[in-house]
Amino acid sequence: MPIEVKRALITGITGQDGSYLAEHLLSVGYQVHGMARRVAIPETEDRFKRISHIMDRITLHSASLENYASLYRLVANQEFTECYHLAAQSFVPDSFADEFTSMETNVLGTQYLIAALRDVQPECRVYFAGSSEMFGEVRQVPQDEQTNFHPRSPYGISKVAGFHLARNFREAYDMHCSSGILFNHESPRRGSEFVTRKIASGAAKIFLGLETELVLGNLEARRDWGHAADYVAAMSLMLQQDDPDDYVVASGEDHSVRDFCEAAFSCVDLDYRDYVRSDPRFMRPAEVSRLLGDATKAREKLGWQPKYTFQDLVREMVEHDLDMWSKYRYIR
Ligand code: G4F
Repeated sequence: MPIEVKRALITGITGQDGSYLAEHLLSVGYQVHGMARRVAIPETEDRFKRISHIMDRITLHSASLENYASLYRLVANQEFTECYHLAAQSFVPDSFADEFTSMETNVLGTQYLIAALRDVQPECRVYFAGSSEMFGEVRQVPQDEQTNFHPRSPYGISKVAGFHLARNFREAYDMHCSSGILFNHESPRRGSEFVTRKIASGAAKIFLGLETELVLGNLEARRDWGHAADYVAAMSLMLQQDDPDDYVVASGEDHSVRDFCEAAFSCVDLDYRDYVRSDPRFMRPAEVSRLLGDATKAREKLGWQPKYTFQDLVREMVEHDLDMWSKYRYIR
């Protein structure tokens, strides 16, 4: 009897998580499809840089989360075994700057996508990318699946709404919808606006003499940072379970932004205190001071286990940026 090949649709395939997930699913024999918006921007190459090495092994479809008709057409014409909904406006400060677009993309986009799947292929298993930002002003340390949400940004609120949408599709229509409540996950593929990449790249540039200081916001904020490659494996495990459910995915260790600076600068034998300063320009209207996750359920029920330590993560990011910026220095 022929073995059925699983077909996965990834929204947000061009992002950090989408690219690692696509690699992971290809490695276990999936046919991988990605959804990407058509936009007329000059940096097209840049947009696809995280998936350029697997472009010939995946299929891209043009559709947009802001447009229900485009999503409906996609899922009406293609059958998928699993859908990983990762696409979102994911940078917290931008959600303060333009909350309307964040809400539209993150809330309505989620509703459009899962509703289209319900209408034409309700058997497709769905993963929704929840976030530890949903906990916000935390009610309990560490946070697990029972902790109440108290989001502190339009982004966090949009993710709480998406989480409940996914849960309701599960309860009302018996769909296999699961949400991962992922704590911060980083890698050399992280966007340059996020604090870890800003620090790794700042340390590399200062070491190479390309810059003289690194200006950040709140150095005392604490996050539970893991590696994105480890976290996408948890997403896939969730959709292999008989029953859909929600899971916290976290390292179980928290560090401050200051700790991250110290670790990154020490990779290049520098003392961060000589180069890093804090500026109110990068402070948020409402800050999430400390996030720390308890991933016991994911470990016990999914058998999920991260491979990277905090030190491994910082070192990989700094080494990547050293390599990248040393080439830049050479051609300058
Ligand atoms: O790296 P961040 O911008 O990530 P944040 O806001 O925690 O959100 C990320 O992780 C979430 C998972 O929990 C995702 F859902 C979300 O989409 C995103 O991927 O900031 C981390 C911390 C914050 O407390 C921020 O105030 O670092 C602090 N920070 C201090 N200086 C800074 C800076 N953040 C940024 N981006 N830039 C700074 O200069």
